[in-house]
Amino acid sequence: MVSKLFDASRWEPITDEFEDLTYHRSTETGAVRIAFDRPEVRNAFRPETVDELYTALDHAKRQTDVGCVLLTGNGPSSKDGGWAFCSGGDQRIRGDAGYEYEDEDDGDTPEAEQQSAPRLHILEVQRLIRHIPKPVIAVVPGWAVGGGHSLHVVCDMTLASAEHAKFLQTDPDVASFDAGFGSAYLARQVGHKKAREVFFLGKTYSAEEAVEMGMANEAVPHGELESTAHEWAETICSKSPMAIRMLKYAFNMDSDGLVGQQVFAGEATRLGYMTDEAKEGRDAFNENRDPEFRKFEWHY
Ligand code: S0N
Repeated sequence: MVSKLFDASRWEPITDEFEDLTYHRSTETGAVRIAFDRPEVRNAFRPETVDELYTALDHAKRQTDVGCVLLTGNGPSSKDGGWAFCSGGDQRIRGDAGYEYEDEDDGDTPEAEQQSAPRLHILEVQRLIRHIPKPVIAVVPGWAVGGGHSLHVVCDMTLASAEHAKFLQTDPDVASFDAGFGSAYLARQVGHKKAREVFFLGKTYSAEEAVEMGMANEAVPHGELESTAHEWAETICSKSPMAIRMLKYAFNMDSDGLVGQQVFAGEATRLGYMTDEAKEGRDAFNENRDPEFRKFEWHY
């Protein structure tokens, strides 16, 4: 299923191979929409969901005509009409050492068995969201809870349904803890006292409160959530891809340490390769001569 908020006339499916997600591309802008599609469990993720999410994000990363990713949750749940972005790890399939794949096959080869070993790989998705060279916007139609809360924290921006979005950290209630971006990066967004309150008291925050705290950008009427997200994506896609990419990595750098510097530096190298100086270095080597760097200015 897709969301009741979803306007099918503005999107075309990229694949129908996913079981736990829907993945669409805008027919109007360079945006893609990735949506959790397990509304009956408030869009909780199991290992299969995380694998699909990684695959979709990696695909979006490689599309040179895609400039923005909208990450959201389909709904409402047909059980009770509730809305969710994502309620984190699916507690029903949590084993003793991680979340377990549901499609277990006793006749598996050792390699396949290793592949389906219990996983804790949502953090790989978080890193991909940080490193994908285009903005990822969390579009929150309902609950953002536990690992789902951490995902919205990691996204570049958060847009929330004024009526239905609710933000809640339950990690300590189920003895899990996101000790990386979900907590420490949240503290950079809302301050340390507030971030500690989010985890230690486990209060539920409305969309308006999330905006006030600085962990969401805007709350809009529920019916306008996806059209506003589409507008944001359109605005981003109209801007310079190079400038947006460099800015995203610049914003990331002070939280990402040497890895952040490396990612930013990789983009600086790409720009450097486009200069005449770099071409001279390459050509001189290939032509077996000394490079003529003296003709280039020492800019200041
Ligand atoms: C989301 C909540 C607040 C919604 O409450 P509401 O509206 O009253 O609905 P319910 O009746 O409670 O729920 C409707 C149905 O959905 C099922 N359900 C909801 N959430 C989950 C879930 N996470 N897993 C499985 N099922 C879920 C309900 O059971 C109910 O089903 P039925 O209709 O059959 O009764 C409320 O539901 C709630 O609090 N949910 C649990 C939220 C939670 O504790 N999530 C897990 C938190 N921890 C993580 O996410 C792990 C973080 C993580 O992944 C991680 C982080 C860092 C490093 C590694 C990891 C890692 O573990 O990989």
